Amino acid sequence: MTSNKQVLTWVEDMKSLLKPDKVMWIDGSEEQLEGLRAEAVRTGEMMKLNEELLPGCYLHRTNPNDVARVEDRTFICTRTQEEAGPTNNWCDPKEMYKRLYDIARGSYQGKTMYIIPFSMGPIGSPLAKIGIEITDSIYVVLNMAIMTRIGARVFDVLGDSNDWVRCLHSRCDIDPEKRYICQFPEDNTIISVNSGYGGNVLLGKKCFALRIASYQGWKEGWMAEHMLILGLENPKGEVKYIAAAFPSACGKTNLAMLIPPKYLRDKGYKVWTVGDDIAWMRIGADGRLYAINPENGFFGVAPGTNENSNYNALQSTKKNTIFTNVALNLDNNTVWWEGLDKNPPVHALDWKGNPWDPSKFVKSDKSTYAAHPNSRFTAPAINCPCISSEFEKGEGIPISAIIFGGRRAKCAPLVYQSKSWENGVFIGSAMASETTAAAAGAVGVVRRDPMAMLPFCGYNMGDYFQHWLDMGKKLGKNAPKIFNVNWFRTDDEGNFIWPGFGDNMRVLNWIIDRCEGTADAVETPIGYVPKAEDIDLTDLDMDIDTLRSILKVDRATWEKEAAEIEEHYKKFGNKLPKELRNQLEMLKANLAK
Ligand code: OXD
Ligand code: MN
Repeated sequence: MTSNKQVLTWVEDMKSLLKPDKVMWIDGSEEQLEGLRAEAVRTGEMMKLNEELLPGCYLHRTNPNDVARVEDRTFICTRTQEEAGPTNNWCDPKEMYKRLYDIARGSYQGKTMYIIPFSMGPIGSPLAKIGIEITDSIYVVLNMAIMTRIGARVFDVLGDSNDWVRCLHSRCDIDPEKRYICQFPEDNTIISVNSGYGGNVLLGKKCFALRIASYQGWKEGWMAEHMLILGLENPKGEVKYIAAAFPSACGKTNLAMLIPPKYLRDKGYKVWTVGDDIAWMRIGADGRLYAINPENGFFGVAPGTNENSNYNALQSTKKNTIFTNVALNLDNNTVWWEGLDKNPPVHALDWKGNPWDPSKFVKSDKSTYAAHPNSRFTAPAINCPCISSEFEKGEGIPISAIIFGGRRAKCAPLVYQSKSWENGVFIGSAMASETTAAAAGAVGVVRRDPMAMLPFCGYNMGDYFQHWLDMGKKLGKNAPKIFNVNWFRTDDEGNFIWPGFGDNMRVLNWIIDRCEGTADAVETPIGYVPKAEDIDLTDLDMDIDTLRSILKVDRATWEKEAAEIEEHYKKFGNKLPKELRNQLEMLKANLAK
């Protein structure tokens, strides 16, 4: 399939190490993929679901010890620990290669080695990058076929180039004690052993498109970010694009696929999805920042996804989708998860494959759930009813606004605009979210997650902040405007005040108006906040005073926040850019005025 010498040498090296019985190059043809689906059904690796109700859909269950990303076993193996920085696990590359090769040696005996050439981004796009994943799992091949662009076409674009990422995955024994997800940014290499869970084994996603790509972006002058991308169309048919970063459990996929409230739909407003998780952004010939979604599908969290919370995501899962760790409805061979609807199946198997009794369900006890809380759907992007017509556009789409956000019960207002790019980088670097009752551990604990990249930045986060500042300098007046949103302010009883979901469009409209220079704002110590009357409340059961309450910037709360940011900054030592230290000093001074 290729005569690229580096590729062939690496494949031969991997063959000698792993000792597969057979080797299969994935050409991307439907015929080959169909053969693999049949093989996976034969071995029990996947189950075919109801062809009439869910055509082309399959169910897969992972080992119960292997259901999520494992941050404590994820390493950035740069030559020095300083390059990996204070927020990453680090190991010397030589030592880690040895450990991983010792674990993987001979692990493909009796198995087939699948070689998947893939492109992150439309094949041939100037913003795209190529990877090759070697795996012993058909589930991985079929998921990669949804999440990325795969097959022989990729080699045509690669030619003899050595600009590709080596991705090795071996399930080994799914032994959690020997599970490692390792990135070697200086070698364009990823190695993942002893896992079969998506986030750890679909190596194009977090490992390549964020950890390795963030490092590449730093070296090459572009950005790989944990951001959704959406297009907002106004009644004149003009579309403006927004990229937004939120920590997990803040509704990124929901925002990416938002349906505007009826009164705005009636006027002709629309939202188009470009991506729900990752954005790669480069400065274009006209000096503006252009973004692509490097992925080709959605690896979304199933629980909570329903007709109301995210109609478009649910529609995306109706065909050619792989479900992982959801419940199986035995009456009609379809799938179910908590929050899908109010009709739990009467005869079902839970995510582990055990009979499930809906009458034993207790909300506070996850062991009674039918679907694992982190169960997933892998759905092709083209299934999404609101997929952007620009989705395949290789040169990307121009970004007007960047949004940061988190879950803050009392602190951040509904929305505010940064005073400058530098101030926006400061806001992103201090980004935080509070833990909810849905997660284990104490409720309301603030976790700092700069730019939502804490688990995904492939190098020293101090350098990463500097890279953001440098990009702003290059962009100059063309820099997107930076905003912060918080959909999660609560009242004294702990109820959310803002309705969220589709109504977030009201806030996005203000953001776009600010970018266009057509909306006013009030200057506060933290940035520009909307005038309450500029957020449209039509058809909403909310009075303007309630809106004012969630736009309020409380000085005492923010003084405490500034002290916490100071503490957070300490871990970056002398890598913290002086501009960010100045920003913190300016915030403190503004609050003292
Ligand atoms: C994801 C994540 O799966 O951010 O997208 O954890
Ligand atoms: Mn993500």
